[in-house]
Amino acid sequence: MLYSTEKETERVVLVGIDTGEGQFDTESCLDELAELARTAGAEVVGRLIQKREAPNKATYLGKGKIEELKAYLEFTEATGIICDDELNQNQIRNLENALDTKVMNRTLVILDIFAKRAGSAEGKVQVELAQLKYNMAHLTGRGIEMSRLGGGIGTRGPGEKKLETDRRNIADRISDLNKELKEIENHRSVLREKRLESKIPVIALVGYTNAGKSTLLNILTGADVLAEDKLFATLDTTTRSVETESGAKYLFTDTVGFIQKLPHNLIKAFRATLEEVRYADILIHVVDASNPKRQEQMNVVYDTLKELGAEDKPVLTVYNKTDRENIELPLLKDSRALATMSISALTGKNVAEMLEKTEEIVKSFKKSISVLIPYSEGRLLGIIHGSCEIIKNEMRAEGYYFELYADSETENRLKSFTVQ
Ligand SMILES: Nc1nc2c(ncn2[C@@H]2O[C@H](COP(=O)(O)OP(=O)(O)OP(=O)(O)O)[C@@H](O)[C@H]2O)c(=O)[nH]1
Ligand SMILES: [Mg+2]
Repeated sequence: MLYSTEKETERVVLVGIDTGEGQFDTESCLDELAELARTAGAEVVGRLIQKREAPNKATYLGKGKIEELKAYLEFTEATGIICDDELNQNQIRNLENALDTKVMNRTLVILDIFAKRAGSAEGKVQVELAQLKYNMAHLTGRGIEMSRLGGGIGTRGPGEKKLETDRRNIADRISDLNKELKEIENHRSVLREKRLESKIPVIALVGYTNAGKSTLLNILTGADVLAEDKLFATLDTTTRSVETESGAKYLFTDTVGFIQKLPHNLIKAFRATLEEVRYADILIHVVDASNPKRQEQMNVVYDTLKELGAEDKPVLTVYNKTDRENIELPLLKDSRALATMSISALTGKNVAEMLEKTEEIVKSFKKSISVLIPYSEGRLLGIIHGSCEIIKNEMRAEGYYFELYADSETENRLKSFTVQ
C-alpha cells in the first residue's frame, strides 16, 4: 500500500541523559539528534536533559523528571519524544503510559531516514530487514497503533512502503528478505572478485556522515552522487574509476557515513555494503575539519572500522572543508594515519596533491621486483599486465624480462621466476 509521508509532521521533544561519561557531551548529542529528526521530517519543539548516573532501568528518566516532561509536552503541543539512547521494550512502554505520548529513539529515526533514502535493491532489503528486526524487539502498543494509523517516524519502509506490523507476518517477511539478501550478496561478491582480479587498486572513502565523501568522489571522478547538507545523504555504494596523470587507474568507492551510537544491528544489516571497506586497499578518511567535534567524530570512525574488521587498513586522513573560516587550529597529524593532509572537496584545493599521495601509498605497498618469465610460461603475462606496474620490459633469449611493482600476492606467484 502506498501513501504519502508528508501527511503528518511530528512535533517532537528530544530527551537525553547526561551521565557525565561518553566522548560527546549530551548537548552536542542532542544537536546531532535534532539534525536526524529534521532529516526524518519531524519538527523539533524542545529538548530536555536529565543529569543522572545511569538511566532508570524501568522508566529511563526519573519520576520527577517524567512529571516535568509531561507538562512540557502539553506546553509545546508535542506529539512524541525522541530519546537519544537505546531504550528497551519495558522502558518504552512505561514511558508511553506515563507520558501518554509516542516514544521513539535515535535508532528508530536513523532507520526511518535510511528507509527514505534507500535507492538500490540491496539498500532497500537491508533497511527493511533492520527495521523489522528492530520492530520485533522494540515496537510496543503505541508504536504499533501509530503504524496502523499510518503516519510518522518508524512506520514507513523503504520506497514509501508501509512497514509490516503484524508479528506473524514480520517473521515470514524477515526470512524472505534474508534469502533475497543472500542472493544480492552473492552477486556482489562475484562483482568484487572480478574487480580484485583486475588488480586495480580500490580506495574507499570513509568518514563521519556529512564529512564530504560524496563531494570528494564527485570532484575526483566527475561522478554525479547526491551530496547535500543532510545526514546520511549516501546509503548506496558507488564505485568510479580515476586515471591519474601517470596513467595509473584507481577505483574510488563512496559509501554510507558513520555516526555515533550506530547500533550494532544496523552495522550488521549494512554488512554487505560496508564489506567494500574491508576489501579496499587503502582508506581515505574524510574529516569535516570545520566541525568542533571533529576529534570525537574521528574516534567514532575508527571504532566503527574496528567493528567492521578493517582496523588494519592503511589510512590517509584528509581534513576537508578547509575553505571555511571557522576552523579551530591547529589541525593535528592523525597518529592512526600514514599521512594527514588538508583539502577542500568543494573548491578542489589540494585534491590533486591528495591523489598523488594516494598513489604514493599504493605504491609503497607494492614491492619492486625483477622477473624472467620463460616463453613457456606465457600465461603469467596476463597476470603481470593486469596487476603490476611495469617499469621495464625486455625480450631476452631465455624469456621475458620485467622490472615491476607487484603486490604481495602477485609477488608470491612470480617467486620462482625472480632474478637479481
Ligand atoms: N565548505 C565546504 N563544504 C563542503 C566541502 N565538502 C563537502 N561540503 C558540503 O558538506 C555537505 C555534505 O557533503 P557530502 O559530500 O554529502 O557528505 P558525505 O560525507 O557524503 O555525507 P553522507 O553521505 O551524508 O554520509 C554538503 O552540503 C557539501 O556541499 C568542502 O570542502 N567545503
Ligand atoms: Mg555521501
